[in-house]
Amino acid sequence: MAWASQLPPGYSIEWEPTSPEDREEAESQRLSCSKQTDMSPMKVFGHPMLTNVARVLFFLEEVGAEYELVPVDFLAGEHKRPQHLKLNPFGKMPGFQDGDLVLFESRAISKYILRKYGKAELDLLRDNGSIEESSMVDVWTEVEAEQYYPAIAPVVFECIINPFIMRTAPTNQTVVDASLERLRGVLGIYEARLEKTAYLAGDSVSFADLNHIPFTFYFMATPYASIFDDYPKVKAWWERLMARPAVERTYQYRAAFGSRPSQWSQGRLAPSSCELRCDAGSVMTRYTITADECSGGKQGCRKVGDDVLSLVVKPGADPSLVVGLVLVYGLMNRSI
Ligand SMILES: N[C@@H](CCC(=O)N[C@@H](CS)C(=O)NCC(=O)O)C(=O)O
Repeated sequence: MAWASQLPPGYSIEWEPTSPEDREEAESQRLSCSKQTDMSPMKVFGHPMLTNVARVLFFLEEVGAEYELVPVDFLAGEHKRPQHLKLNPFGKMPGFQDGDLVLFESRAISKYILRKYGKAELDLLRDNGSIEESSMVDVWTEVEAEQYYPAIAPVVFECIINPFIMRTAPTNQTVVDASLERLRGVLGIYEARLEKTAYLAGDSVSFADLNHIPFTFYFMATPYASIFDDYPKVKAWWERLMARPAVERTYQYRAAFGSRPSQWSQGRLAPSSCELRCDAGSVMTRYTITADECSGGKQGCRKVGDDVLSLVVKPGADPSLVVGLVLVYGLMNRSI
């Protein structure tokens, strides 16, 4: 694959194979990325590109549990249909099932996963610690949901999710500016906190810290990522979180999932045929994505042209985001 050699060092993704050789290689990668087994007790319903779904996957990866990711075709509105509403009555993703137990709300699901499958040495909720320690985790978990998320999420929605993933609306700069101001206020408080302790709830990582990953991950690919440079303790904290192996596993899995065949690619832009070109010499790294349009499955693919989409990504932004966006275009039932 020509483009594969142009991916940033250490990163690889699966693609929808078109030649027998490619197919063999993709198959072996899929096996190594997939966490599905027939014995898998837990099912997560959604798509890993979605932040709240990624949150649950991330904690599953942290504890090393077996799980199955069941696709929900959100672009076709599957999450609003009766079958999904049985899992999540609000018509949101993720849905979650473990045997007879059905849960929704990604933070609550994640706590369940940690309580049921977490190991003593990974006591992210401090359930084995003192009540003071576990309360501190509760405090900063609430802070993430009540202060951090409402400040950072609109920037992510306006800069990435609405224009690129859902393609519902262009960026509303007024919303972005107001949210950035709010975010600066929150980050100032985090900076003061992280001057005292290495992590939010104390000197070791907790559930509260890790809950920041899904939205911050996307934020770091917006033009405003450099805001974090003004908060060195926060920045160092973020870098420590990103270095966790579960982060890489989650986003690699996301990439692998994105290239699943048949129901996802039929009649759509196939992720297989996305191409990344990286002009690393410039201040910004520009990825140009091209795609083939497939109508009716793999037959009759036709090229729709170069420069279908250009993303400008700051050096240092996690390349899996870029790859993830490419793959999402493979799931879009829309023309570009
Ligand atoms: N608080 C919920 C939020 C769930 C949520 O908003 N999920 C998004 C995907 S990340 C969704 O389903 N969006 C589709 C919609 O609202 O129709 C959680 O944490 O699970």
